[in-house]
Amino acid sequence: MDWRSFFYGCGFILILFLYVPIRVNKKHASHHNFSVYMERYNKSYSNDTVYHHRYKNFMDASRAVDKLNKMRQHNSSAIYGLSKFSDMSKDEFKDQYLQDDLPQRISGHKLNTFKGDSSEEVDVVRRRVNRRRHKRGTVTTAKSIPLKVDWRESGVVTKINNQKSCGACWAFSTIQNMESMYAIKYQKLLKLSVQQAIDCARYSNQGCDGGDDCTFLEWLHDYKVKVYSEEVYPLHLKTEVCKIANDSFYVQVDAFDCDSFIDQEEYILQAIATIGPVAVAVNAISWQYYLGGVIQFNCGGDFDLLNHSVQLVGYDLTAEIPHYIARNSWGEDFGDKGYLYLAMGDNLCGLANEVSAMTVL
Ligand SMILES: *[C@@H]1O[C@H](CO)[C@@H](O)[C@H](O)[C@H]1NC(C)=O
Ligand SMILES: *[C@@H]1O[C@H](CO)[C@@H](O)[C@H](O)[C@H]1NC(C)=O
Ligand SMILES: *[C@@H]1O[C@H](CO)[C@@H](O)[C@H](O)[C@H]1NC(C)=O
Ligand SMILES: *[C@@H]1O[C@H](CO)[C@@H](O)[C@H](O)[C@H]1NC(C)=O
Ligand SMILES: *[C@@H]1O[C@H](CO)[C@@H](O)[C@H](O)[C@H]1NC(C)=O
Ligand SMILES: CC(=O)N[C@H]1CO[C@H](CO)[C@@H](O)[C@@H]1O
Repeated sequence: MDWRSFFYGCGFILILFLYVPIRVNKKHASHHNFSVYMERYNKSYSNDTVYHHRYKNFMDASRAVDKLNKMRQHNSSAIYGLSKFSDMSKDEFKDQYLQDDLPQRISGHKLNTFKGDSSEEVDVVRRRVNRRRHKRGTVTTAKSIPLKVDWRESGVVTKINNQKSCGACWAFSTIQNMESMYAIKYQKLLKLSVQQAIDCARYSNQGCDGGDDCTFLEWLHDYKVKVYSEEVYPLHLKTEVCKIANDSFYVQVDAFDCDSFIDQEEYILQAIATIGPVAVAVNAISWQYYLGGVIQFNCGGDFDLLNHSVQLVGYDLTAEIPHYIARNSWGEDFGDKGYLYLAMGDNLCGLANEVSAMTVL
């Protein structure tokens, strides 16, 4: 044995001795981190099998988070970290919180539909829609609209909802819009019934098993559906039998507009500024670990990736990273008190694929 192989041999054994304790310590540290996580998010697991399964997901999440955070460019860029969803696998998250057949549901109807009767209110929406159609690509609307809109400041946005594992994002985002449009028109902010939508909406909508903003609006419009208050028709987060409420208070859709605004996001801004909040279909897969900041990357915009729906309640063109203010329905403990921020101009997370706005009677 020459000195060289002796050296390498010893070195190897030495490394082995060092490596094992490092691994054990690391393992210990990560179990420690997991127990801190469990405490913080009030998690408990019924047995060792479940614990180890959750622990593995947690470790996968920690790695995914590190990768996502490497893309940060500004201090206002999105930051990812451990969230209440970090002990779930990606597939589990998708199954419980996202809706994987949304693209098929959307393909079932035509985008760029406009429906309304001929009240004054409708004419306003129609004129806006027509103006967009005719001057496609030639208008820079940003000059004529405010640099910053936040409908929350006008008191027309209700408290953050939590859909839990009921896949009715389509009902939440659209009913939230209806609440906002009613509040803008009548200066009265009320919670409207999402459960009614879950139980009753037809066309491609199937309660907690999924649906689509635009076919829901179409159904509301076609059948002149009376949407009741949440008080009268409370939220149960499971699909139940459609009930007829006996109440003199209800809200009806007047007109609505469903558009694809890819490469034309100025029209989304215009709709938010001049009509009110809008609902958008999105790909929310990377939101599992979102904690705050503006999402700019890792959120593909392809139509086929759409699996969730949220409400855009404002935008900010003055920010370091110009962005939309998106209101999610995953509870106040998601993201920034239930909200998240999506960069403008790139069809980020697919937000420009299906944009819907409405007015109410
Ligand atoms: C445990 O958490 C600390 C701080 O939160 C972090 O620096 C460390 O890398 C984590 N350890 C492991 C093994 O995940
Ligand atoms: C923690 O979880 C337990 C059992 O699920 C529940 O009873 C308790 O209210 C929770 N506490 C908090 C602070 O969320
Ligand atoms: C552990 O708990 C899970 C869920 O409660 C159960 O499905 C599984 O059978 C349990 N496994 C053992 C080994 O007890
Ligand atoms: C981000 O950086 C700017 C200046 O570079 C600073 O004014 C601001 O306070 C920072 N924001 C945060 C959240 O750290
Ligand atoms: C609906 O409510 C009104 C007033 O509360 C009552 O007079 C009426 O009988 C009710 N109708 C039905 C079908 O329950
Ligand atoms: C990014 C991602 O995983 N999106 C999923 C959303 O749902 C579609 C439709 O099933 C899936 O194909 C995507 O993988």
